Amino acid sequence: MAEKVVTLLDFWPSPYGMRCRIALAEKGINYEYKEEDLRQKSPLLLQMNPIHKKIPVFIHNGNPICESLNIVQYIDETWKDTSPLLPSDPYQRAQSKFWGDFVDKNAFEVGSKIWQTIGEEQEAAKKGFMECLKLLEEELGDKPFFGGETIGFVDVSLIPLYCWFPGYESCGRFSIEGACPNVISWAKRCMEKESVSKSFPEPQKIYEFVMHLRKVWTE
Ligand code: GS8
Repeated sequence: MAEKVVTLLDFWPSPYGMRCRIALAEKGINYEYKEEDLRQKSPLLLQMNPIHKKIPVFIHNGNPICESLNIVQYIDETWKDTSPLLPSDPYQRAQSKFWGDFVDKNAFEVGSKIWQTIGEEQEAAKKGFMECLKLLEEELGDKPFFGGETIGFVDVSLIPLYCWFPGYESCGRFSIEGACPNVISWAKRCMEKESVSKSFPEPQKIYEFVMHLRKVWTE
């Protein structure tokens, strides 16, 4: 079925790219990783994602799949026998996709504003971000993972943001751990998984990258 002709066009600090790396690692799929220079996009990227021209792009047997959550779902459906990420029950599946979308449209968006903005706008972003995490904490409840006993679609959607937390905290001069301890315990549990920890760049490199972005945006 699923042949081994798989390529991921990615950019190392991208939390969107990390989602795909984690899903591929969970499934044990060997793939070719191609790093993109986003200031000078490769002809392959422009050809494979002509609409958005963004990474990540997953290429399977020559067919491009774009948008990280769409890619994670595709990987899950194509390699369905190992480590299922989405539940098979239609209602549970719809719920997982709802929360994945929530992470995308809320936590990722408002999180970026913490390093992109200053003053009142940044204060609003910090508040909005913590509200998102609180809602996610409620959704997690007593479960070890959003997916239940094992890592699932929502875990894969959210965990990449964890390696950006130190940068957020430094830019916003606030503590995420203090206000959302359960999210942090959950994140540490995820980090014990090789599929997650090996998909992350070195924490110091990410931190420096976030600080660089802040400079570019605010100075
Ligand atoms: C977002 C991908 C994205 O923003 C997804 O895959 O889920 N909704 C998409 N990719 C960025 C790099 S990471 O911030 C990107 O490729 N940017 C290039 C550009 O905007 O030109």
